[in-house]
Amino acid sequence: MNPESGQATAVAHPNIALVKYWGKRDVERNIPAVGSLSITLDGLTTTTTVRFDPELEHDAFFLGGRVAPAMSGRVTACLDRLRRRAGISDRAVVESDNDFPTAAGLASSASGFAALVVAADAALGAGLDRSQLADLARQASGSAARSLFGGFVELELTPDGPHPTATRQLVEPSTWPLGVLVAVTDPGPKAVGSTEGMLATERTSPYYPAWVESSPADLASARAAVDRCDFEALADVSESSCLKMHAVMLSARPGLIYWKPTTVECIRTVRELRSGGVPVFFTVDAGPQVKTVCLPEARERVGRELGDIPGVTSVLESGIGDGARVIGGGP
Ligand code: 2P0
Repeated sequence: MNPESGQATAVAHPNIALVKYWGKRDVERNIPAVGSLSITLDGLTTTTTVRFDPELEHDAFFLGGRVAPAMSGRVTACLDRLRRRAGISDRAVVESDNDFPTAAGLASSASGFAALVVAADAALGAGLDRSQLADLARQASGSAARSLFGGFVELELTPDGPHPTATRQLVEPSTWPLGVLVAVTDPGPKAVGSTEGMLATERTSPYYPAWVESSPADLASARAAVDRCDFEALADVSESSCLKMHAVMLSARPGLIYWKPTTVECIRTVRELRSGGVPVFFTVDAGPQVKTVCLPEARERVGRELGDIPGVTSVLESGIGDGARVIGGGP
């Protein structure tokens, strides 16, 4: 336990997968069916304070200043895994704030669980290393492991390793400072959560095995593109992985449709821009927002074009950022 206070604060940023994770090899242990490759953002932030208190009977979880019962089970399960490792049983108060819409396909669970494990580890003085923290975050939410690291990040399946997955930074944020513009088309929470959507897809889509089989080749292409800072190659594999994931979602029964008409309009605009020579590509997660990635010189133009599309309620700007880190309290 942190000798002074048992308290620490951490920040983490959402990440955007360019090669997507969709589906689970093991639901109980939350092991993804496929690896994934992402960029960590710097423009959107989750800030989480964890305070362990021997007087408490239960954990208490507040999101944006309010009790958040829908997430508290997953928060307690995550803290329980950390408490077991640290050999303590104290309960905790967890206060978390997002400076962006929650549960709307902007990866708030990724930044949320990454900030939680880093803050809780520091509050306890448990001293877990990055890969142990990433593994804890992954058990809470698959995409959260990637937010432990900054820049370009890969989560790899490692069935023969000490953990079933290994997450690592491929390239530092400053090595390839791409711009990210997120066209928000609907800030409300999504109708079908990712976990539920993945399980339905696995159970019912006839295309699911092809999705899983084709993922390693996409990962290899994306890794090579990142290694060479080859924008065109990264654009090609990222859009393909995104559309393939949505194709497999659409082919579930009932089909999962996360897009709004404005989502499609944004995709069409990005494609037109790129075919006109503007270096930008799109990706869409389990929600209707469109994330675009561009070379720095295209940032202003892309922001303007997205902002002009009817139905786009705001355009969030970001660069590529750092991994989760402690900002107060803790050792
Ligand atoms: C991703 N998504 O790779 C993919 C693309 C959404 C679409 O990871 O069940 O919230 O908690 O492990 O991490 C969202 O899934 O799912 C996600 P769980 P998570 O970013």
